Amino acid sequence: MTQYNNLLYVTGNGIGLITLNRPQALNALNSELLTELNSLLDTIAQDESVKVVIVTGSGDKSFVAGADIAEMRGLSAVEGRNFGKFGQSVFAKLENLPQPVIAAVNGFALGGGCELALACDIRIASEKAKFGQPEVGLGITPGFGGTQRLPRLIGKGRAKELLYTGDVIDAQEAYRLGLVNKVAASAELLSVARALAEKIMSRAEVAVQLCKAAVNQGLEMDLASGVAYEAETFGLCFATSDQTEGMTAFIEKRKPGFSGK
Ligand code: CO8
Repeated sequence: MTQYNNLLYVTGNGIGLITLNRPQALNALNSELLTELNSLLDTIAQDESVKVVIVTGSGDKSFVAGADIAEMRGLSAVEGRNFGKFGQSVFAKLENLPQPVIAAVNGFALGGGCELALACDIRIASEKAKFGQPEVGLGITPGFGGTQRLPRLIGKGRAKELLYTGDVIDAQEAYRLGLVNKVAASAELLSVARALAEKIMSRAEVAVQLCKAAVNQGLEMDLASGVAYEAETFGLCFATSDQTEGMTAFIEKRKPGFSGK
């Protein structure tokens, strides 16, 4: 197993658990961490034993406190654009992993940390989590997709308020805005995320992955193209044994035993 300087990665029971691990900087994203994450995502995309990915931060204070301000401070305009583009490409890879990805947000999710959570499929917040896009207070815009994914998730008006003010909100407010799917007690965050992962893993794997692709691709299309794409994913399911098993189990009034094939 590859060793990383800024990440911990463990697998077991179908779950790949990524822990962002730069506690000295509240897990802020520097180039080395992003490069390691990029490489780990390539590994996970090829690993059929990993059915669901969970992303969290080390320690009990921070998920990710943003991109690394010390590293960014002296960037030229071109370097800033290149750093932004690299981070965006890593987050796009995360967003488009075949497996579902759950963010278990254990503390500060600010700037690039909030953007990282936004690139995951589902967000669960600990009651101690804090969210925000404070970039305008640093003289910059978000650079890792925040101006795009935040309005798509919570709506234009709410996103603009957070983006223009840089306000930091707590987990309950994030839940109220639809930024997170649920809030868990801090001590239970990972077990709640694992329980959700297990529920997803009990369903037909190919169908789950095709749902992800259909939502992600469809939201980039007009409705007619999106439903046409969905018709193709729907049809593809009939090439799987899990479709036969799922429907046969229903007719036979028993629980399905899916194989993932
Ligand atoms: N970058 C680098 N170091 C950081 C960061 C960060 N984002 N956040 C915290 N740290 C470091 C601190 O400097 C400190 O280091 P040291 O102990 O050496 O002084 C250590 O982590 C602990 O932090 P604090 O002492 O500040 O801890 P507090 O509990 O007092 O405060 C906060 C916690 C509120 C989270 C505070 O650290 C903070 O405000 N951090 C910055 C949050 C922020 O503004 N994030 C957004 C950054 S910009 C961004 O993410 C843009 C993304 C797109 C980039 C595109 C590039 C082109």
